[in-house]
Amino acid sequence: MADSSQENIGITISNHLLLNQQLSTGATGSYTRLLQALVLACKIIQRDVAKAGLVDVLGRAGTINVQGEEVQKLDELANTTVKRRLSASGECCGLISEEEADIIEIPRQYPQGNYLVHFDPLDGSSNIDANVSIGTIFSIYRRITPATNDMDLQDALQRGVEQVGAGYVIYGSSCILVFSTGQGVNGFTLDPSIGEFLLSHPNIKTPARGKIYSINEGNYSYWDEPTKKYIDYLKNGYAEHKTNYTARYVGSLVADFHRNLLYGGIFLYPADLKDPKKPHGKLRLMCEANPLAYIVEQAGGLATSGRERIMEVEPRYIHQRTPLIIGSPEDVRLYQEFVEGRRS
Ligand code: P6P
Repeated sequence: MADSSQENIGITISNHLLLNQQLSTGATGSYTRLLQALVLACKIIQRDVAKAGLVDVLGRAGTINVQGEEVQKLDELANTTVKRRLSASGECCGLISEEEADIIEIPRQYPQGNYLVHFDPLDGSSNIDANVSIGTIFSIYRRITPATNDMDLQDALQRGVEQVGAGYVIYGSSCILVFSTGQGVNGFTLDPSIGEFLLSHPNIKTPARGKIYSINEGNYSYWDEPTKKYIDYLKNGYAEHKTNYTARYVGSLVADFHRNLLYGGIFLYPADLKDPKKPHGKLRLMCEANPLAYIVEQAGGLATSGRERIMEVEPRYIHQRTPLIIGSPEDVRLYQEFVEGRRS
């Protein structure tokens, strides 16, 4: 049996956060405690996701299990987990969840902090029964209203450029946490044998151009003309690169985004001109587009709605949707040439 004292486990996320804090002048530890609460929430969600396939053995979600407890649906469970951990951190003044219509107040038994978090507790959860990777996405802001009042919409509806941090966890063949606090992007892989996230992807930079495009081609007839022309162009092998792109689409945002971030390429969820439910696309500005835009720009990529930089979109309401075109800078710039009529 190897002597575990000699084992080099590398840098844990706790080491990374505390080092970051020491290097940040004036840091009080508040932000670190918030991130540690998020890390704990993601470990709990990973545990629940990992056994989700067994829920059938114990009774399907939404039923009563043998212990007489209601088996919660996984996304409800994930939502409750993030709310509880962030509230208990004492560092938040309010939360906004993709699962809930309104701002979530922090229970009075906890201190009210200076941060607010938009989050999608379990994006892509409809894929869980097929064991497809799903994820948690989060976006962190500092409150801008006086701490003496309750948090309000002014705090919740800040543009993406005001984020002080963002990230996601992908629950897949391994559990990887990718986040940035404004000094680059780092990825940490959970080692279940010690229950720690270890630095596995330091200083992620996305390739300038990829060979992957990710879009739901079933919606082709609903796209605007520039999007149709751009995808047709990629599929017909465009001149200067003399290469065809390859289509990769999981249908789980975090899985598609994470693959393209590492390998290069472009993900598109454009507006749907025929579906009155999706005139601005399907994805949410505050808890999906903005956090991934923050990450991709920190990794050297770009994110646009087609009309403007995602992080400059003015939020009008908390569950606002937006078209999202995101990925390698040269790919997103080429898409923009079609949108602006500079290429057809
Ligand atoms: P479509 C999952 O339901 C989700 O919200 C994202 O994770 C994913 O990118 C998108 O919807 C897929 O949508 O319309 O292609 O099935």
